Amino acid sequence: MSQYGVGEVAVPEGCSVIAGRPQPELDIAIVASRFNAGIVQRLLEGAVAELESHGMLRERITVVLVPGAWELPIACRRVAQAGGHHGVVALGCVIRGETPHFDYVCAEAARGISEAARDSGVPVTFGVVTTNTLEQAEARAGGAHGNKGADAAAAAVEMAELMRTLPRART
Ligand code: INI
Repeated sequence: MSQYGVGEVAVPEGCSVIAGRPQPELDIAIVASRFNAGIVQRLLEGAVAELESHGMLRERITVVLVPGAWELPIACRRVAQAGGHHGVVALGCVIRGETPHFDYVCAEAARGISEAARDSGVPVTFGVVTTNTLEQAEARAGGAHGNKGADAAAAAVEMAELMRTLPRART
């Protein structure tokens, strides 16, 4: 396993901690793009398996399909704002080609996905693999570098649990 990834951080003694508590009844949406479908299929399977490992039933998991990573933000935003889900997982795969197209698609996907979370207040996690080659994408879709779909699903669960615990903004 890579040294880069989520680990444990010890909170120094005496500090207060706000942590999410396991929530048995979470509803999570996965918005997945069909471009580079072979990779996204593995990200999706990794994400669903991760959610199931947290005790989630498939009936509480909704999958929304969009054409490409460019379209992830608008769908994530709509799903998040609709209010029926505690977290949204965005899955996609952008592989660098010969033109600057890659940079536009990546930048817009990243910016739009973060905005969907910020504007809705619902966690929207980033399971979009952005690589220079297909081999690098395969390594991150259940290969040597883990499964970024599973990682994004784990982050969505953790954030959904945390958001239920964090104090609400004063209005
Ligand atoms: N979409 C992707 O998800 N990954 C890519 O690698 C990609 N490339 O390379 O072109 C891609 N393009 C399609 C884009 O996301 C939109 O679907 C399309 O431009 C229509 O709006």
